[in-house]
Amino acid sequence: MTDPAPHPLAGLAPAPDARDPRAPTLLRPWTPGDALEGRTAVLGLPYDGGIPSRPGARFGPRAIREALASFGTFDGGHEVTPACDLGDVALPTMNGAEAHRRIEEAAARLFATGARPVFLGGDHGVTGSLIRGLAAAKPGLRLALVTVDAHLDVREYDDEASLSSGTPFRRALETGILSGHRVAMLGIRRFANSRYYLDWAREQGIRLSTVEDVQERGPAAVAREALEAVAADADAIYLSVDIDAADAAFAPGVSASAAGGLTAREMIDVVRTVAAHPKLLAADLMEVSPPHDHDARTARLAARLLLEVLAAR
Ligand SMILES: [Mn+2]
Repeated sequence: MTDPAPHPLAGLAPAPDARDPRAPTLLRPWTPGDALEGRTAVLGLPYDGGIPSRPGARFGPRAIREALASFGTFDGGHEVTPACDLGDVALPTMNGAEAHRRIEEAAARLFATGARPVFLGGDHGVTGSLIRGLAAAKPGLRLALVTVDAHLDVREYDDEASLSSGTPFRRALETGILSGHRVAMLGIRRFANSRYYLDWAREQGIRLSTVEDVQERGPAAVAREALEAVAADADAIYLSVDIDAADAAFAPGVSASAAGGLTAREMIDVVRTVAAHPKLLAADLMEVSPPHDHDARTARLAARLLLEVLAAR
């Protein structure tokens, strides 16, 4: 036996520094035998069929995973525990009803394993179907919902084919597991929501915190107050983050980019505070749209928020 020939470029390939592991190593592909009970499981939802203004968010999950390469695995106090990456759900772009059906089934199966999922999107509209899947897996659950979003996303819709990025929380509120008094929305923006829908949200008992509230009282304080209000009467919390809650300066790569939103720092503090709550069951990070994200800063902000969720566990 002769020794195998060395790689022709041995010594010239990029060599990762084992003393500084990169965050992509925190997403470990699922392998047979992996039990998910109690574990964080990441699932991508590459769909944007319900975003009326400009498509592109179907590439969000891939961009968030890639953006993890900009970060390390140490949060300053602890090494982050790796999560199981289940990859993406296969979703048809041209058949919204079927995409939502598949997403609901994926969520139901995942929640039934006892996993604690983090979903990456994609069209925010699918959050309604994710929560429907949760309700199918755990029908007796009393769920609290915290959203970080410029918009209420409680638009009326006609049928499954008319679900959009504006409808997720209307649909979530139709499940038996959620009720308006266990919903808090943070980062609500002026001139981004109509009087009709603001009145409707308040009538449901939804607690609304504006960008100005976050600015005046501070992101961690506003998030803590919201948690106190909605989580006491709940078994579990779902955190839904629309990256468009961030100002266009920090998140240009969204379908509805606009000035007047939260800073990246405020987004991080809000998400970190909610993620640290012991009842947090699931989270999603939605609406990253890479074709509009010229220097990947939106994907990097979403990746940082993903790391904050992982670090809190
Ligand atoms: Mn939204």
